[in-house]
Amino acid sequence: MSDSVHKALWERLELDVEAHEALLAVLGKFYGDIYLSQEGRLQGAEYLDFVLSEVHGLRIQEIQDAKATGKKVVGTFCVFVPEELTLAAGAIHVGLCAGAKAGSEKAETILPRSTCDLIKSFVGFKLARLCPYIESCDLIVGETTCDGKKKAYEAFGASVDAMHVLEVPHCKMPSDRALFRSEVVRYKEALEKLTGNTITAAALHEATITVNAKRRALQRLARLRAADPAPISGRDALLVNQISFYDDPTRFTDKINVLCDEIETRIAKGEGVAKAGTPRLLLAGCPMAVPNWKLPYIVESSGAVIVGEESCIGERNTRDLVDVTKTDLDGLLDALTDRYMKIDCACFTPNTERLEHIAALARELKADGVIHYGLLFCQPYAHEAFKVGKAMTEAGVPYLSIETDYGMEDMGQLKTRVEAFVETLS
Ligand code: BJ8
Repeated sequence: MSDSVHKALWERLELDVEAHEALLAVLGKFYGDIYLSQEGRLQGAEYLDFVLSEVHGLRIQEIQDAKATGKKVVGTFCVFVPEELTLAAGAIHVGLCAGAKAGSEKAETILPRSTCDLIKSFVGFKLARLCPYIESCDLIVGETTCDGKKKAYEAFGASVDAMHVLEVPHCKMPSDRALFRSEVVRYKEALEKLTGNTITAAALHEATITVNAKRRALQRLARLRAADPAPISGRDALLVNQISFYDDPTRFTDKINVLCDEIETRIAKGEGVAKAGTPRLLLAGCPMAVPNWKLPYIVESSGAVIVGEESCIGERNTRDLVDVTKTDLDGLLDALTDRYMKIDCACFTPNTERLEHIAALARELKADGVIHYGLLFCQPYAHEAFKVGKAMTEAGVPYLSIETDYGMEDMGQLKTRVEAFVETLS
């Protein structure tokens, strides 16, 4: 799309066009430095570059075209919101989490300063009119996971037309499962009201197969990363997971399966993005939304390669599929509930399965160490960082815990810590 077409599109969405263009200019430079400078990238990475270059252009146009035919757009901030239901209602499902500081000052006019940057970022993007996805949404769905998000939706909700907050329980007892099952039904009803479409068993079954296929492609990619030399950089694999929240699910699945075919060929030839024996690290913790690439860049420019992401923009969102053997509506809603209640978010107590998952993932991916990534002011993951450290010590896996935000001020300090950690693994 040409610059003038882009601009007209953003004007129609009532973005702050000047501030938005300044943001895209910074992002373009950032992307060039962090992504395009990599050596030995896969040919399939062209898809990633293209989607990223048009993430506020062609994809938004596509969404607007769909809206013109009557489709509705639903925006979410958490992997607890079942995409299967959104698709079954004939709507488009997009992730709205943001990974940049832009807009944070505005966010701090309605949120406490001691709020994590993930929350400040999406609130700031709305208040500063920087996100074409938020402005395209007909319904925004929040959820009661951490206290920061739960309370932020009250303030955020005042600036959007329609908001639905899904109650996510914090324990996994039978009564919690029953509560979440009723919330799945309440979300289904909200979608039916929004779209005017009834969610039938057949539509939900088909949508579930679509989302399972997307998760299966991401699982395939994750398992291929066990190869040494690492066939794909952590940065590119993270980008694949980030794009899974924006692109059309069927197109995305096809592209990622083609990328995996190429990776298999690369593995068969013994080729990779780093030499065999390069220290391999698993990142665990808070999700990294676009364009939060700071830590992956630091790690991969410090002599290590990232082989997995234990986060919601990674393994936590792709590990489990929905059972599609039941084809009646109640059976499918049960299967959805069961799948989503397996998510091991740090907002749950107890959450011991997360520790087991991290240890198993580190083993499967032959990781030499684990870096826990927590966003400053994120209580749930800060608490679990201690437990993960203990579990890794018991499993004999070297461990480093990092707490940071979206700012660049601590780049030098983080690099020193990561380099020292990598040094101990070599
Ligand atoms: S299921 S991880 S996407 S809630 S970083 S906002 S936890 S204070 S993002 Fe998450 Fe859903 Fe859980 Fe996943 Fe709060 Fe922490 Fe901020 Fe966080």
